[in-house]
Amino acid sequence: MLNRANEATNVLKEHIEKDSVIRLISHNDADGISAAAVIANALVEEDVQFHTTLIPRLKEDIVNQLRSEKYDLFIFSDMGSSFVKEFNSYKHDVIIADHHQINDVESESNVVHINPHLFEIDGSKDLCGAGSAYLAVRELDKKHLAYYALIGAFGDMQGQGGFTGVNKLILDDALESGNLEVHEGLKIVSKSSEPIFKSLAYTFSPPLPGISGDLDGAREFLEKMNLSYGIKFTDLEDEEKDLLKEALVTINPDIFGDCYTVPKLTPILRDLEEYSYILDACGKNKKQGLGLSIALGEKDQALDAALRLQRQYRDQIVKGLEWIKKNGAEQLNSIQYLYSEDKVLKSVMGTIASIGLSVELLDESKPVIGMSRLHNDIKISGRTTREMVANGVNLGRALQDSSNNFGGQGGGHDVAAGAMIPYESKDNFLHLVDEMVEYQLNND
Ligand SMILES: [Mn+2]
Repeated sequence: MLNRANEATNVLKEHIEKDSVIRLISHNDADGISAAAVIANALVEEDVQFHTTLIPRLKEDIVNQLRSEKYDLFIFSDMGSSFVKEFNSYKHDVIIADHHQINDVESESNVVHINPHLFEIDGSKDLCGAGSAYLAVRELDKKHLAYYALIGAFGDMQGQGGFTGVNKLILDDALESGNLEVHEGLKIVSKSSEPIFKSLAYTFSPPLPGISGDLDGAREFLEKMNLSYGIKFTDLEDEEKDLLKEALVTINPDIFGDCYTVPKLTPILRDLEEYSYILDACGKNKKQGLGLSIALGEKDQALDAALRLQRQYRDQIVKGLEWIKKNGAEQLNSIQYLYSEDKVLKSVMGTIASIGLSVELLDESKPVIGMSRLHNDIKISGRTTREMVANGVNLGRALQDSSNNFGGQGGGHDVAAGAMIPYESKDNFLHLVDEMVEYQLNND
């Protein structure tokens, strides 16, 4: 794997020496933005000209359109592994730094393909897109950029239980470079920028049932301990912090653990997990360019705009969770579903389905199918727990097969998947998914 990464570094070096102009294409989520940030920062340092685009999905028409662009080298990060065949016929050099599923097409000599799945490394846990991108530039003396790969890992939910596999190697690089620190602390968000009841209510990972997503619940929890809810966590006395820690640990022990910080960054970006949430809020609001400019070092204005987006996004999630708390989910035998035509709820449906399960607002023993109406179609976000997957549930397969049955499309992972179906097949679709999940549970 590291040898493959070195091949990419050598290609990059050649193009740096030739003064090539480079085209960088990356995914628009937190991991993809971090991947673009690693490479873009490295290219800036090497004085290379490049052009970056962040997109939600790489599609065949885009791949064919890029083919005619006049660049010397293309770099695809957090995407690209499913288009090796197309890149093989490019006249340009191509570097792919991805961690999604691969197919069995071999790369030609103009393509260097970095992907953990090629080396039997777990791409859902041990290396993210930003990590693959980092490996491509690592040997250009770029260990000081390793922390961006960790931000990407948090964005793809790889760092929350500690770093493993190649992520651990990258963590060691970041520590060795001297700009990362690890210390134990309370893993609640916005400690120095929001009143503490909001810090608690906006902490979704690790989940705090009764508090996460519940502003009133958070306020009551603090009042019971005689802590003033309106001040910031960083302004609490040490004894008060200890009291709070003890109470939170009884709700979820994972709330106290390793925090990864880069002290040289502006306070709001110092914690890498929080950094990933800010990039996530940018991507989810289709303002990925803002996220990238923050990661390229533009601070004041860009950061203010991103924080406004994050506040708005958090309010939407809280509104969605309140809606779930009030109305609950509709129950079928083996699944439950949420359906809305409300604009705000539709935009956070997948997120509130996940958080609703983790904070126990939704029954953990049934997969949840979130449905949002988009004109004549319905967008589906399916979520379940690792326990249900261990019991046989595979939502990716269930959503793929059942949506195909009604002329729609779907797929994804066993634990989280998506689909798009025609509106008129809503009820029949739900019953088919219900039957498929029941079958999966009975035939495991
Ligand atoms: Mn990714």
